[in-house]
Amino acid sequence: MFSFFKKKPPAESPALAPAASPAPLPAEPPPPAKSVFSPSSWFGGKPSADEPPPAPAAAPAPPPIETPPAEAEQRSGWLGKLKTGLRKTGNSITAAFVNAQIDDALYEELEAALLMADTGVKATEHLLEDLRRRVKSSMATEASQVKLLLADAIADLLRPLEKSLVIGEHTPTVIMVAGVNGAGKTTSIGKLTKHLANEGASVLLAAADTFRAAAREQLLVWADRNTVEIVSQEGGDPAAVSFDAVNAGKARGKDVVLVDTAGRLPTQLHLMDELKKIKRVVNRADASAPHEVLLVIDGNTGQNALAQVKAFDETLGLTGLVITKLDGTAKGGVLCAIARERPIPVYFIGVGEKLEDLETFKAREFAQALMG
Ligand SMILES: Nc1nc2c(ncn2[C@@H]2O[C@H](COP(=O)(O)OP(=O)(O)O)[C@@H](O)[C@H]2O)c(=O)[nH]1
Ligand SMILES: [Mg+2]
Repeated sequence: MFSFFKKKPPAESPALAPAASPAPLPAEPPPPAKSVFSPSSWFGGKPSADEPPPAPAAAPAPPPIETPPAEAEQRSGWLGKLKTGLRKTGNSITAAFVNAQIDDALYEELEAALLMADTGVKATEHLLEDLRRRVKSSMATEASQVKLLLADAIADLLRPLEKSLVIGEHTPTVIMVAGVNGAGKTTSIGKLTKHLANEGASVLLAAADTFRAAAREQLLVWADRNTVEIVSQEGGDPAAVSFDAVNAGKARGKDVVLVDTAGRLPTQLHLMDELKKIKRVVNRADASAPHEVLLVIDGNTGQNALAQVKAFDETLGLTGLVITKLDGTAKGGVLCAIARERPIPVYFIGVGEKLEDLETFKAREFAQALMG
């Protein structure tokens, strides 16, 4: 179920881009290596669709290629990692079903297990009600059947969070990344940048976390120096850096501008005011930007993650989430709470510190991992 899309068709290269190809290409498929995201692509192109059809609708493109086995293996390896991560928390959702009857005691145990997994009161109530309905209509008689029904209920609850990040609708696509200190913003941006660059997208990074001197170096470590450029200014004004980066991204015809922001400020200035200012200034550089405002959340923050989502969403109007560190002691259930109370799409989840440890979010997989 990988989505793979064309980036913007070459014919649409805006006049702005100074380095546009000398002669416009005829309406024939562009060379796959450069212009088409690979089948494993995490990134949607336009037009966006919830469950993208395998064949691109509008522009001519090479036929979809089957996902190579290696890709599938990699993905299942990642899934195992997530399962192990979630299991470390002594996840007792599965334990509730062992030698169990379908009775009130089972539902009570499930309630406790879901709450323990950070699912929160509202989502837990919703899931149990939904589960009772499913058990009734399926006339299940075994606890093992109930387990499958709960996995279905969780997958259905999480499904609205599944969405592809769309690249190519704007040049550049400006993505602002926010989150509290240590959430994994810079790491996630690095991973994302590398993958975008691998797929032929040109990326410009705005090191708008000017507070941390190491931020620029941290970004550079991840970035491929040949395909990625960075706009930074040690100790400078984050909004000014962002403004410059978006303008540079436009002038240089970049596909993506990623704005890395601070989670803590050296001054008394309120973080939210600072972020609002960055957003405003980015919008001044490009009236349609930012096209995405992502919040990065440490998966270990439990119910506080929901509070963060609400607070940042109210200030910035979030378009997507990245949940990191699901390989550690995170309990995962907080995604259910988010789905129930503030359903903002989860574009990516982080399951480790390595480059490949960032993946797209799939509700069904996650539900299975959560159930152990
Ligand atoms: N285990 C694990 N560690 C992560 C993950 N993402 C980020 N980190 C680590 O979290 C720490 C803070 O990350 P950083 O990107 O600097 O956070 P920032 O302050 O939000 O930019 C670093 O040590 C990262 O290596 C993840 O998915 N899993
Ligand atoms: Mg950072």
